[in-house]
Amino acid sequence: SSSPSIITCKAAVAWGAGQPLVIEEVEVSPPRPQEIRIKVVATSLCGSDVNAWEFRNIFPRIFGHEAAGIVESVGEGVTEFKEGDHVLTLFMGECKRCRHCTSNKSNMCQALGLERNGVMHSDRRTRFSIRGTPIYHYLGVSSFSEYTVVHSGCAAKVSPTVPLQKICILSCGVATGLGAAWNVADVSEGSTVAIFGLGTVGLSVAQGAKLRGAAQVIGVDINPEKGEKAKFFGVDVFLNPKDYDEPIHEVIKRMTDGGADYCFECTGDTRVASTALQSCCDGWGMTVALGVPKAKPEMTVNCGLLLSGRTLRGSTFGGWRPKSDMPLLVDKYLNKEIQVDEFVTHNLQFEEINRAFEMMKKGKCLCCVIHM
Ligand code: CXF
Ligand code: ZN
Repeated sequence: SSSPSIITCKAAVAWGAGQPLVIEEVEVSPPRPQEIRIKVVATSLCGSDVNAWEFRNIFPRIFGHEAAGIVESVGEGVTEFKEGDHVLTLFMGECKRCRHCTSNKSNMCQALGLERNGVMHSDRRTRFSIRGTPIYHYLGVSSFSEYTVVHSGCAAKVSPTVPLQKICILSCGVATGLGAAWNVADVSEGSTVAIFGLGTVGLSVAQGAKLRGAAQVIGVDINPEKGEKAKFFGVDVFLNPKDYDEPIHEVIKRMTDGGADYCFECTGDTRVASTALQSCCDGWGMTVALGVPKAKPEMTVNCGLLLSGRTLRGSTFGGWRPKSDMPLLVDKYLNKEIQVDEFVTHNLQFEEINRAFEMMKKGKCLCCVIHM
């Protein structure tokens, strides 16, 4: 086919921190070598988009990193994809060559890892502009646009029979929680689990733990509304720390004969990570930190808890190798081995995207799917 030209399309542009997004006409450049341009079909909002919108200072910017779409054109040297292929976007990619990709121990690709500065991995520039003004990317994906460009290492091909509107939410929070339970903590049968923060990530941890046969899953959240959906995903006991006079780790220790086997921090508040470590048991208790801190990333932990045999770990994207492992999760969804549709609390049109940002900010939703 002839070489692709610039596309003009609609995108939701964030002009400043916390300011409502504006749907603008943007120019999307053709994909550069090893990149692909995608027509976005469905994309979901994640808490990380909202955090970066409220607390980072990279503007103007197009957010969105959980998406499914159809390849519109491919850049030079791309052999893996062709026009018309169905894909999921990946906010961290795999080059399959670096020390991490070849290690079997890590998903933190050195070439296509987390991009936090709003540019493309290959040339540190942007593929979006409005009348010559560059518009920054988010995590190398920027799916709140009718068309976007991603590195071919940051997309996973899926069968054209898979419903794109349903699987877009697999490419961040849902996969992160399941992976934390399965790959990172390796939750065992009959164990006790405490989850702090019952958003999509926390509830996905609950589902993953239950599928491993956890005996008791305790869910903790200061938002009383989070208790309802939690039962569905496998939370046996809901605790709101505001209902107790004593520290919540004391309550959990009493309920679990000295502390849970596994704790998961899914709020992004580093003080909660410390509480989680206090809530797991001596000897083998493990706390997995998944939440992304909004502001201050430093945390304080009592060294005595580590000396008593506890472990504090962390991971991004649940330890999954995004490109290699995503097909496995899609298959599990198709085979009804995991419940995914139930995370969707709202289906919105692109024009309604600001409602999704507001709801996420207030903790009023799990996944909001935006249909382009
Ligand atoms: C996060 C991972 C850590 C940095 C910000 C984005 N991933 C997805 O939401
Ligand atoms: Zn995300």
